[in-house]
Amino acid sequence: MTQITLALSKGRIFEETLPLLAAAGITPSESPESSRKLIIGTNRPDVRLIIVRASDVPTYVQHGAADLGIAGKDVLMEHGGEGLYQPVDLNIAKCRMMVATPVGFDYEGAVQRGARLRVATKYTDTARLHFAAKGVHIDLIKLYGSMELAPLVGLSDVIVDLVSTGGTLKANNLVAVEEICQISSRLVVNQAALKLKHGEIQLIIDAFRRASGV
Ligand code: PRT
Ligand code: MG
Repeated sequence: MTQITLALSKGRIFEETLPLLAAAGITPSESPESSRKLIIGTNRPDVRLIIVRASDVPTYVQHGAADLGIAGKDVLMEHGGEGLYQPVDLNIAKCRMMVATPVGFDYEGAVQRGARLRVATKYTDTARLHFAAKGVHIDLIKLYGSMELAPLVGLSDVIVDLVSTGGTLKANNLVAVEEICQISSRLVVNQAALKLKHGEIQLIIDAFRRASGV
């Protein structure tokens, strides 16, 4: 029997992947939210899930430790996507990559004056490309979370972060001033695994594609 390993992160990606798994006839035997197990079996003896940090999904798949995975476009842009086949945009965990500033900060003015901007973000590659394309000089400040705090305490002028409802920005007196790109999660597949286990993996790709309506 060919064993298939799918890498997922817990939280929103796991929740939104459940209906896609169901469409492929896969039901996890427990929830990663309540279980501490990092390897989770399913109703199918040939399919198992591994639970990893969202930003680690491309790494597990790239090295073949997982055959498939689900990762946000934000994560894939930072990782580079090397060695990964990305057959389906699953249209889940949608949000937008935005530039945000404190309310009242004159972003357009700063950009027009050619001012040097201090940018705090977890998404340093994405931010570097975005501002380079605009011809804006920046000092990048790498953070691992809670980016919204940085401009409030003078660590940065602006942040680059994901926004879905806008509630977090609002609660911290920040405002989105520019969209960098739309984000959703994609199915990623190890290219060697796709050749070696083609039949099994293709069935999962097809089921996910039908279920995500793309
Ligand atoms: O949480 P952890 O540090 O383990 O990793 P992670 O934050 O990368 O993972 P997780 O599970 O939180 O997010 C997984 C994926 O979901 C991301 O890679 C995105 O592709 C996608 N996604 C969709 C989001 C959001 N929406 C989102 N709103 N990821 C994060 N957020 C955060 C955002 O960074 C901000 O802090 O939610 C906050 C804003 O939300 P609103 O609703 O207040 O605008
Ligand atoms: Mg998170």
